[in-house]
Parts: sequence; C-alpha cells; structure tokens
Amino acid sequence: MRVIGTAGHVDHGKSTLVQALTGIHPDRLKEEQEREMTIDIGFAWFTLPGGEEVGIVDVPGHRDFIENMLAGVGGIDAALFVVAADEGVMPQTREHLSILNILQIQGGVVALTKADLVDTDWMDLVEEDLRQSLSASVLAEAPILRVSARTGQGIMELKDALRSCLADRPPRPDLGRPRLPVDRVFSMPGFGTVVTGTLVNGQLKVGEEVEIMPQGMRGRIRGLQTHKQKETIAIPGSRTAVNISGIDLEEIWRGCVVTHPGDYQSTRRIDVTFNLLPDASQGLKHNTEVKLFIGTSEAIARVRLLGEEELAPGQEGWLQLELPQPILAARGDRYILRRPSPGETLGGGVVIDPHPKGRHKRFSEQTLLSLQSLAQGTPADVLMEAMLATGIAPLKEVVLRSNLEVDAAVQAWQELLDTAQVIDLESSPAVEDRATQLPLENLVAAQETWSRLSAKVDQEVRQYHQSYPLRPGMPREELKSRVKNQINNSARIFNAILRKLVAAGSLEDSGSLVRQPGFAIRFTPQQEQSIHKLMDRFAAAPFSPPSVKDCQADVGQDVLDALISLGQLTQVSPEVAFRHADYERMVSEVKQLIRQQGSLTAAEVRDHFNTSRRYALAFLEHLDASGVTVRDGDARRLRNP
Ligand SMILES: Nc1nc2c(ncn2[C@@H]2O[C@H](COP(=O)(O)OP(=O)(O)OP(=O)(O)O)[C@@H](O)[C@H]2O)c(=O)[nH]1
Ligand SMILES: [Mg+2]
Repeated sequence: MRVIGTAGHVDHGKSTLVQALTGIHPDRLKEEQEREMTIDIGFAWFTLPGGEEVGIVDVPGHRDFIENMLAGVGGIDAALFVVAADEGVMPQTREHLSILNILQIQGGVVALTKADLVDTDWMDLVEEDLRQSLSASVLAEAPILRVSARTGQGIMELKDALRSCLADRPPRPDLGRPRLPVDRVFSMPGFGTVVTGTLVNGQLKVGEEVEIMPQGMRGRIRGLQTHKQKETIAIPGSRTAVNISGIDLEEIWRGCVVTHPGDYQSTRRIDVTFNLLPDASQGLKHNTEVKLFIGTSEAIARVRLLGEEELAPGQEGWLQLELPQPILAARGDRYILRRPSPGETLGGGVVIDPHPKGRHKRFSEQTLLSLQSLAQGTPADVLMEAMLATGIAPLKEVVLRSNLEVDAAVQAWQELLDTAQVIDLESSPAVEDRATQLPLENLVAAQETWSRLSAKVDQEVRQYHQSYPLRPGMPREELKSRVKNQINNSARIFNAILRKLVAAGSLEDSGSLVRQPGFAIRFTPQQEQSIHKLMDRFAAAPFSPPSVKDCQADVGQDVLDALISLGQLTQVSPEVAFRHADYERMVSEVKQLIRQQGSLTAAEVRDHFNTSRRYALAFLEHLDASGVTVRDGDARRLRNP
C-alpha cells in the first residue's frame, strides 16, 4: 500500500491532474469549488498499470495554505510534482521542493502539465529551467513528463512512470506498533466518529482498543476502510479510515495520533537535527518561537540552539525543541519548522531523541557527542543510547524508545550482548518472543548502568557490615530503600538485581538478610573476654543460666544479639536464654520423657532439670509456641507423637 502526494505552485493543475488519473476530484469543500482553488488536503485513489492500488493526497499550492500542505505531505511515499508549462517554476514550486527535500521524500515523478497551452520550443525552455531547479534535490533524478489533463496527453505514460517509481521503493516497515497521524475527522450518521490518515509502523484491527495521543483517551475500533473498501485489518502504508467508538467528534482532531494503548509516550521536549534553508530570510537564533510540523500535527515550540550562537541560512545544527503542549514523536521522524509571522518555512530535520532526559546545557561537549552518536550511529549505538536513557527496564521498552525496526533491533541486541556491552538480568527467559527472537519481557541494562548499580549495592552492604559488625547481615528491606531512587522503586528490578548478584557470587541472600560473601561476625579481644566469662556462668548452671538482663549487663546488647544470631545462645522468652547445646539437650530429654510417660507437667520438668519454675515454664511455653508440645490441662503432650 502506497500513497503519492501532489506538490507544486497554486493553480498549476494538481487537482485537475489527480482527477485525470483517478476519476476523483479531490476538492470537496464548497469554498474550494467556488474559488477553484484547493484549500485543504484532499484524497483520491486509483489502480496502477501493474494492478497495485495507490492512494493520492492532493495538497493546496497557495502560500496561505502551506500549513495544510504540511499536514498532507508527511506520510507520502513519492511525490507527483506538478509544474504548469505556461508558467514554469514559481515561488511555491521552490518552497514545496524544499519541503520534499527536508522530509526526504525519496523519488517521485515530475508532471510538466497544461502541455496543451504551449508550443514545443517554450516547453523545452521551461523543462531546462525546471531541471536546473531540481538538481541537488530529492527529485534530481526524477523523470519529467509532458502531460495535459485537458487533452489526456501523457496520462498513460504518467501512470507508468508512477508505477516504476513506486516499484523501487521498499514497503513500509511493520514495527508492530501502529500509529495513524490523523489528517481528517468527521462523523458518519449511525457510525459516529471517523478519522483518516496514512497508517505507519504496524497494523490496526477491527475490535482493538486504541489510544488517542497525545491526550491519552481510549476508544475501540468499530470499523476500518481503505479507499472506501471495508477491511478487518489495515496494513502499514495504507490510507485508512477508522471508525472509533467511545470517542466524540470534539475529542479528536487533526494532529492526534491513533495508537495501541501504551505503545508511545507523548513528549514536550525533543532533540533534533536541523537544516536552515539556504534561502531563509535570516539566521536562526536561540530561544526563537517557531511552529513545528510533525506527522499531521502543528505545535508551537521554542528553540534551544545547541553548540552555536546562531545558525546562518544553509547551516546545519542541533536543536532541542521545547513544547508548551505535548506531541507524539518517534526517533527518525522528519519535521518542518516555520516562523509564525510573517509565515516562512525555515527548514527541518530528523528527531534524534523524542524523550531526552532533560534540558541540555547549550554548550556541553558531551551532549553534542551523544546526539552525534544517536544521529549517525549504527542500530547498536542507537539501542545503546536508548538503554542508557531507560536504566534497567524490560527490553521491550528500550526497543520502543529506539524506534528501530525489528530486524535491526534483533541484530543490535545480539551485537551488544556478544560484546558484553549489555546484560540481561533475567537471562533464562521465561517468555521468549518467538516472532522477534528478542527477550522482550526481560529486564536489561547497559553494562555501564549495571556496573554503577551493582557497585552501589556492594557499597551499601559493605557499609552496613562496617557500621554493624556484630549483625549477621543487612535487612533486605533496608537495602531496597537505599537504592530505590536508582531503580524507580521497583520490587521487580530489586529482586532481579539481587538474583543476578547472588548468581555471580558477589552477594549472599538468606531471604530476609543479605551479606557479602565471607562476611563473619568477629569480636574484639575485649568482647571475647566478656563472652568467655558469660559462658562460664552458663556452664556453671546450664538450666538456671544468667537471665537475659544479666547477659545484657555482662556483654552488651549487640554482642548478645550476635551470640544469638550465631546460634551460640537460644532465647526462649524475653527473660530466658540457654546455650544452644543445653537447649537441644532439654528438647530431646523432654520429648523422651513424654514418650515414656505420655505427658509431663511443669513441676516435673523443673525437677528433672533441677531448675526453678520460672525456667521450666518459659521453656515449655516456648516448646508450645514452636509446635513441639501442646498443653493439656496442667500437662504437656507431644503435638506429633
Ligand atoms: N488548459 C489546461 N488547463 C488546465 C490543465 N490542468 C488544469 N487546468 C486548469 O488550471 C486551473 C487550475 O487547476 P487546478 O487543478 O485547480 O490547480 P491546482 O494546482 O490544484 O491549484 P491549487 O490546488 O489551488 O494549488 C483550472 O482552471 C484548470 O481547469 C491542463 O492540462 N490544461
Ligand atoms: Mg488543487
């Protein structure tokens, strides 16, 4: 599915030629018919000699309507460039050619029309002049055909030339993320809201939910048409009419974009390359207010001129455009800038980054370098820049941001993996996207990002060990709160980082605590001494040992906690702790006794261990709580005899 766009000076015969080619007159407004002049873009379609059906977008030539022309020319595959033989090259012939150049509409066909009005000598002169004007433009190699819409001269040849011109063009890529820049909105009685546009980057299907950008409203596709033909699927490159339910006429307008929900994010700042036209009336200064035309949308923007004080006509530079209202843009989109008043086409270029991290410093070497690598980079460079901007994120998000075609993304990803510039945090993918061979759902990161983050985790854990040398490890939750800013507060990312670090052997994770491998609690000689003394007291009376309070007084809370976490002491109640070995012995002897006699009272336990009621009760309640025994009146039985 291809779309051809007309271009050329006012009154040069564009619309008449479209009618001669297609049988459809593209002017549909009453005012257009009365004034015999195209005001807004019009649409038609026809079948090429080879059988391919193509759409035509017919644009106005009058300078007052150049902004309508810009809404139509964005989505075209090739130009039908029209010059009237009686007038030859005129101002909007040149301006439209500049626009085709900026948008890099590769190829097209030139129609030297109204051939019936002039003689051959005149025609030769005009053609020579025209060839001159086209040199060094996207139409430099385009065939020039002499035609007349009135007599039908050359119309067949023109169709043939359009066919061979389109045959050379690659089909529109399907990136799996459709967008339809809306160029027309109307309402059909009984159907509701209908929008039209040239669909790119993916398919739309009847029944699907769609999102209207940039306002983010949701609707559903009730019906689809291409060239007035009902379809269930619309494919990239086709002129598409979408009947949307759930969206009112006032809620959508030219410049909106229909997408799948969540595929694109709107933006209020974009980084772009920019060429100021050689015939611009003056240079471009920092902070100039301009009109931005991208897709079918028109928006006010302010220019941040990067790396230069001022751009002279004919010069190329880097801009950051700041927008009071959000728009939708993707990497690689071409755009045009105009001065609002007096109206003048300034130039345009390519979107390098639709979501820059923030406002760039105007003269930062590093910013310019990273823009350069984004602009000229290989797919791997582009994917890398996207990855650096997203941090740790699902690969899907990174690919979306890069706006790479699927094949290019697959190759770029493989290259970055092979050269260890990226890591896959979930490298045995649960869900492998079979269509693309990319682990789209997996969390990935640039090696640089990963090194920074893992160093941060490492440093936090080490610092914790230093601050609390007597604690067995850092609580997981505490670590999480320390790195949350770096990971967007995402539990999924945090868990993935820990898993990766544990797998690499650079962290130990016990579930609630993490520690550095090889970390061990180490006491000072002084602490060793007081522990020794305390242990002597335990040895002297294993079943009536010093109380927890006594322990605190003897060695301090920190050391006591350490002894417990090391398993040397087992605390059974707020007041009572035993040496672990003594505790084990008590458990096994109590079990033994109950097995022998069926049950056991607290008094019997007290007497057996020659201790006091306080210790016996604390111990038994602890056994109840840990599920070893159950209470039965005064006595205890085993829970699982
Ligand atoms: N003699 C002659 N007249 C033509 C031919 N093509 C168009 N015209 C006349 O030229 C005038 C302008 O034609 P349009 O097709 O409206 O021109 P346009 O380029 O679409 O004009 P805008 O859309 O306003 O830019 C009309 O009066 C047409 O009848 C042709 O091949 N021969
Ligand atoms: Mg017209």
